Amino acid sequence: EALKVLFSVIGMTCSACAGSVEKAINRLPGIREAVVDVLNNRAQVLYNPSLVNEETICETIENVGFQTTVIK
Ligand code: 9UX
Repeated sequence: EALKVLFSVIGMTCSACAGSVEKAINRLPGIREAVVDVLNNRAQVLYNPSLVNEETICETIENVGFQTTVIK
């Protein structure tokens, strides 16, 4: 029962940006996988919804310094 959510992540300009977003997301409880694509400004996250939610993931991305919205 993992959920998969795709986020738009605006403002990443290098692969280290993507790495810092991935690292921050992976520090949250309940994250199964986080794949951040700097070229397409996307983050695909697979997570356990009983341990974490979209809002917390959004806040985490914003705290790293990027604007984000849920795409689907
Ligand atoms: Mo390097 Mo990416 O400062 O912001 S991590 S461009």
